[in-house]
Amino acid sequence: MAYFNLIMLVFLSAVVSAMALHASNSLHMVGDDFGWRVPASPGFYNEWASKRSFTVGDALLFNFTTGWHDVTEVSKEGYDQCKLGDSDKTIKDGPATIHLTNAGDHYYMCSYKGHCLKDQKLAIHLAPTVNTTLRSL
Ligand SMILES: [Cu+2]
Repeated sequence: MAYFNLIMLVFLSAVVSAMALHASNSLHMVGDDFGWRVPASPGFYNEWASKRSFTVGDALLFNFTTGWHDVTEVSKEGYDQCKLGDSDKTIKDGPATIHLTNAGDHYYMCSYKGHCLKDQKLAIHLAPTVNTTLRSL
């Protein structure tokens, strides 16, 4: 029985290693070719996000013209109310790459007047990496 367990352990390690090797970090171009601007239809960015999966180590690329838009990571409340918090840091230079490091929910919005209210905002769920998942088992 111990021998069987050992075989399973070796097998499992091999599977996990293979998964880790394949879990290459992705750069997600927010909104694809449309970029980061006021969408023509509400819910555009969340629809975009719903078709993708985001993992720690990935990055978001917000493609916008400096002076026309910006991007800020905000709290859930900030996202819901389209309001920046006092300590929120706005990235004013586009295109902007944001590296995703903490698993959980993340919220982004444009701080130009009225843009967030017209749904230039994005919510994503960031999954932990395979290795992080195993460590927590
Ligand atoms: Cu904007």
